[in-house]
Amino acid sequence: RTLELDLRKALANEEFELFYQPLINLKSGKITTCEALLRWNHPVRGTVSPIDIIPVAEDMGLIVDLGRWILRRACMECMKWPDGVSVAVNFSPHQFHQRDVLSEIRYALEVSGLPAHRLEIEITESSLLRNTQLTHDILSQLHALGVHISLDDFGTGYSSLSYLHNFPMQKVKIDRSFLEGIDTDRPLTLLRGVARLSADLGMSVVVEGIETNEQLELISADGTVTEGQGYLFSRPVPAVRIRQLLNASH
Ligand code: G
Ligand code: G
Ligand code: NA
Ligand code: MN
Repeated sequence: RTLELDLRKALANEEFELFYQPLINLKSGKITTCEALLRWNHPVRGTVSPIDIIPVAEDMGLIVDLGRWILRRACMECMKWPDGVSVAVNFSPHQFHQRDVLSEIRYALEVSGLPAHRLEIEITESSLLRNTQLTHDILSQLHALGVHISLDDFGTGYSSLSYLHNFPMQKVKIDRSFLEGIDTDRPLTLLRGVARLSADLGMSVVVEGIETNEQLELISADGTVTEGQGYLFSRPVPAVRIRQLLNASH
């Protein structure tokens, strides 16, 4: 209840902030993309997680305004980065299926001046579950626009491997749960299998949640995984800090 009231004021009071976490090309070691992650600096509660913000904002109907703010801010921030670096923005199923999703994305690109190919939209499998034809149309139009689509948290939902070829997507992000027990045979075989399949279908493959050098070595060994993301490289950091990391990396 009070969270709702506070949330209404938060946009106007500029209490939201985007943090960024880099995705690293495993061959070159360079940052390819930075994922925008929402933070709410609540005056009393401190930092509030997006896990608590997004569902409430959706219930309140505030998600359109908040989503618009996130998308524009992320695109504007990306304009300050080296040319080859993209920005990734998370869309909940609710956001992805909102009626004006295409015009929202077009508008954010227009006002920021960001080329479409530098924007990645991260969706989860649950976004692909409903309205299959409509979903397919939206993805095709985004594809035509030049925006890239990433399938986030892959392997956690009601994963159907058919998603990987039925929808036009450029990137698969293998969920960090696949790294659990990676030092044993079976999980590694599973991860490599999913990676190989995605790569064979023409997608780039990211492994999320890399925390140790051992994990990095295991997933890098066969060259299938193109990018990595995780605390080993960097935690999500404020915009100023990501610019420093980018300057050091490029
Ligand atoms: O950054 P963190 O690990 O706390 O994020 C927690 C969850 O919130 C993740 O699932 C992430 O995808 C989601 N999330 C973070 N930022 C955003 C955002 O801007 N929009 C949406 N829809 N989800 C976000
Ligand atoms: O759902 P999504 O993949 O967008 O969520 C990203 C979330 O994962 C963010 O909350 C981010 O803080 C978290 N995260 C990023 N890297 C790591 C990592 O190496 N380990 C763990 N445990 N969490 C991570
Ligand atoms: Na994500
Ligand atoms: Mn993810």
